Amino acid sequence: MTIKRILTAPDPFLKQISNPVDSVTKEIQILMDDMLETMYDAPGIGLAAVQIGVPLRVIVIDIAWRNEDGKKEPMYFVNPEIISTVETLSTYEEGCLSVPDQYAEIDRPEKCKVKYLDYDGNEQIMSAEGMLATCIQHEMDHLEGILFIDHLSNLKKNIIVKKLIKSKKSSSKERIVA
Ligand code: GNR
Ligand code: NI
Repeated sequence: MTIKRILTAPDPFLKQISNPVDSVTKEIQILMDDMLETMYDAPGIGLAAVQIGVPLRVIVIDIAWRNEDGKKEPMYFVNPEIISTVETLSTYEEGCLSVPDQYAEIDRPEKCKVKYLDYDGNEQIMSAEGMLATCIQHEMDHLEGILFIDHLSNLKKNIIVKKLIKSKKSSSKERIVA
C-alpha cells in the first residue's frame, strides 16, 4: 500500500466530475487500499479518489477509527448514488483534506440512502445518518467537483481560498530555503 499526495484547493483538478468505474477490478481494489492508507495517514475520516489525482467515482470512509478505542471500520463505495434523503437538515463543522486547516458549519440532509458497489463489487444499499450521512454527502460532492467551501457565501469562500493560496506560497518558499 502507498501513501499518495493529497491535492489541495484551488487546484483545478479537484473541480472535475469523476468518471464511473466499469467494474471493481484488482486495480480498483489497490486504489481503495492506497486511498485508505492515505486517509489514515492524513489523518481524515473520508477520501475521494479525485483528491489523490484519480478522477474515478470511488470513496473510502472510516468514521470509527478516530474514536477512543481506535478500531478501524473501513467502508468502500464504488459508483455511489444517493437514492433518497430526508428533508430535515443537520449542521456539522466540516473540514476537508483538500482545504487544509479550514473549517465551517455546513447544513446537509441528516439522513440519506446510498446505493453502491462494495470492495468485492457487490451491489449494496446503506441507510446513513449523523456523521456518516454528512461524510458520504461530502465525499459525493467531491465526485461532482464540489468542495464544502462551495456551500459558503462567496465572501467566506474567498477568504478561505486566499488563505490557502498564501499558505501554499509560504510552504513552497520553505522548500526552497530548506
Ligand atoms: O477528515 C474529514 N473530516 C470531515 C469532517 C466533517 C465533515 C466531512 C469530513 S471529510 C474529511 C476528509 C475529506 O476531506 N474527505 O473528502
Ligand atoms: Ni473533502
